[in-house]
Amino acid sequence: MHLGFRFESYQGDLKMSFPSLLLIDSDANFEIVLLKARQVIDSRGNPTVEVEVVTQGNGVGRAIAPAGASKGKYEAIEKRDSSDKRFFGKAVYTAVHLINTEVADELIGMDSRKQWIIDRRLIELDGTPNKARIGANAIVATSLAVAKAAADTYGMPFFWYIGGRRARLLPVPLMNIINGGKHAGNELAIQEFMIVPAGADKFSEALRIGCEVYYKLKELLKRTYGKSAINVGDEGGFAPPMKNTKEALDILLKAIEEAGYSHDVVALALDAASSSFYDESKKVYRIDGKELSREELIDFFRELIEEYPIVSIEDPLEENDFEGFAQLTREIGKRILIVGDDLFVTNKKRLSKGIEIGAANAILIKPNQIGTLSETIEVVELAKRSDYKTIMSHRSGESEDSSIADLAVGLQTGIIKTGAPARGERTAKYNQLLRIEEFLGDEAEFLGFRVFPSKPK
Ligand code: 2PG
Ligand code: MG
Repeated sequence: MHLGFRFESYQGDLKMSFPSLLLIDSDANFEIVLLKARQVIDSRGNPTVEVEVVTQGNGVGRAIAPAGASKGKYEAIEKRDSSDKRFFGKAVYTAVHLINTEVADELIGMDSRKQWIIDRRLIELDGTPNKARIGANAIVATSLAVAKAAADTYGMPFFWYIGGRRARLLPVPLMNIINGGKHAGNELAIQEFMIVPAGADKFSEALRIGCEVYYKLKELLKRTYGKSAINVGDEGGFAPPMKNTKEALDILLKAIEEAGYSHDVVALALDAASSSFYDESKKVYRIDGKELSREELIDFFRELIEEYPIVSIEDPLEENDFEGFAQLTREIGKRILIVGDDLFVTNKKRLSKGIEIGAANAILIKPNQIGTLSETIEVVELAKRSDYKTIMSHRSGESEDSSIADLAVGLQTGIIKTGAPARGERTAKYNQLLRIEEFLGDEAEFLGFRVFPSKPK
């Protein structure tokens, strides 16, 4: 079974020159012969970069850069044509042009398997500390497309190319089914209210359970708040006209119960994305109609984990507060995951600092926050060596690109966050995971609650 894709248009001449698969181990086959970028659009209608790479052995790789809305201050730079009137300053024509000229000139002729060398070349070519010249959006699409082309040249599924035969762990999905914060037009301060169907014994069962809870939530929201409450936010979760954190958590518990499950099967997780409701000048967090100090917010999270079966909280505090993160991790890190997203931005230096002071016990992994596949892999490895859990993640602006599904299995992250079971850009990832599970058959593993510090009470 082939989990990649092939582009008919590229198969003509090159295929003719390499009619025999016996040649696939020849080094020459892995040589990059074509690298092409173009502007496409993402799930918010914003322009983004797509890159295609073809190898001499007719391997094809394609990747599309995602984009965040609640971006961390310390992420690598997303390059946009801000002074161009087209797409009101959001176009990526310059980044695309740089890939099609400078980057293509440099990478064509290189061995697509030499990911570290290629990524290093991309970083040097960019020449800035945060990938501002070429753009992390252009670089990440290039880096991933190269890896996928190499995998395809071997005729291998991408997850297998990344992780080899050890890659057989399917991730627990964190499914964001109520959207707030910057992802929705409601008044919820917390950005993501997720269900965690970790009591399932395999990924496909977890997905089924997650879908069933999603249907029940839809019915409940309609009954309680009227038809407009079932409009969805950027990540496919509902965006009901709620004001309060507990209101959202209560209705999630009800939906879980109405779907016929207990907390032993479906738990909860939050992404507070606290930087988005932090008032830097007053040093307060604006949440649930109140202004909370850092200590009061920490108390609030402590209260929440007593009252609700929460197994993970991402970005509980703003992105500079390493100390606050460390305090929370000391206090409740034995029970739940404290996840750094905007805090770590998939950056080795920031993660190292976090590890030193115990600022969290888990990290969100977003390849576009750092810009290349090899740097992403290095961060995952550092996290694992330091006993940090890893969560592969989408962005709120996504596309049909499902690379993160393969990366989650290939890098054995154990957990994935990729939205609600709705909207094609989210289901693309879930559906790829279903294909991978089927491909692995009896060899597939699923750890369920064992990937979390404890099972909720
Ligand atoms: C997050 C992400 C993805 P965004 O904060 O974790 O859910 O949101 O892509 O908008 O940064
Ligand atoms: Mg986040």
